[in-house]
Amino acid sequence: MARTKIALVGSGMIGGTLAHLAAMKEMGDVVLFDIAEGMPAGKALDLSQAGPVEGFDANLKGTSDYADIAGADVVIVTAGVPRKPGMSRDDLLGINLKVMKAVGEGIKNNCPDAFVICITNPLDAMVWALREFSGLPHNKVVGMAGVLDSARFRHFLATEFDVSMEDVTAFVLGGHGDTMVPILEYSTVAGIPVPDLIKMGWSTQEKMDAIVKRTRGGGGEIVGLLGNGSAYYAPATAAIQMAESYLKDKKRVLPCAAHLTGQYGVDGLYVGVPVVIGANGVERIVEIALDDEAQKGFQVSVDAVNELLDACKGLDSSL
Ligand code: TXD
Repeated sequence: MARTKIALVGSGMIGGTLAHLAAMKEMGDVVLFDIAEGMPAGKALDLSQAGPVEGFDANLKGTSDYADIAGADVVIVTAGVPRKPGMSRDDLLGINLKVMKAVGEGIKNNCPDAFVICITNPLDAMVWALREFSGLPHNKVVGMAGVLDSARFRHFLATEFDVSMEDVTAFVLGGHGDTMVPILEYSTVAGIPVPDLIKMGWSTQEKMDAIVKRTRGGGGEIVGLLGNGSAYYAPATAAIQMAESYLKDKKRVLPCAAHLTGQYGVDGLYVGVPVVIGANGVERIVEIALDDEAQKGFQVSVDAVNELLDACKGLDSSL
């Protein structure tokens, strides 16, 4: 039986971290692809030499040739240009749309049966474009943002409540970052919803509002601190969780940018919603009833995604 093959298209900060995590977890063999000559091979060699120390067996290969991703079971796409301080996610649109075209064709020609996780920003538009360019079924192409946004939210909540991160769950909907819609009623500590925790005196609504605001700006906070590039440890960890749910048919319920066909009143767009990921990719969309405020917040996300898609269609006539 051949080992699982994981292709990482884009071998920069997130791509390299993904390779490290995939190898450490012995998820399979790893192909690091990048247009930068030499760099993916350098990272693959460096990581391979961590193998004897850490005790993992995984073949790691660096390449700039799409033929090397042939037969990949999972493809994680980070190819593109990251955000610089002061630059909005949407500024990245033009450059990264062209990258998605090349990547989509590479996937279509070499591993059309793969489960594809897109990370490149602006996420909700890029995952849609990547699906269009690759022609893969919608359930096999998904975007990573919600797991990261909810992890940021969970981190802040766990710190505020002074409890283990493990016991905090968070429910988020909508677009990545700025337009994220956290649902406090469905965010819990060991099953106790946040509004109840406020009533119990564990925190205040004001503190929760501040945490929501900090979570929405979580990516920008890290961009500002790093000074060069954007977050990569947590984004890579989030995408690995999604890949594992697919490869192990775990059927985890995770917030992802998924293709909606009428759920939440949205048709034909990728927007962040909770989904079940198993061996068939996105197996189910979890649709809950939203109150007026959440519905309004969700609509802001949908409008933002629609605006980006219109811009994409203006930039590439094949879309
Ligand atoms: O939650 C989320 N979805 C995100 C998204 C969280 C954090 C960062 N997010 C976005 O991920 C970020 O805005 C970027 O669009 C991607 C990748 O971030 P990373 O920090 O890994 O960027 P790097 O280090 O610049 O790596 C990108 C690599 C780089 O090595 C380029 O040479 C390569 O992409 N690149 C390409 N590879 C293959 N093919 C093409 N065409 C190509 N163009 C650039």
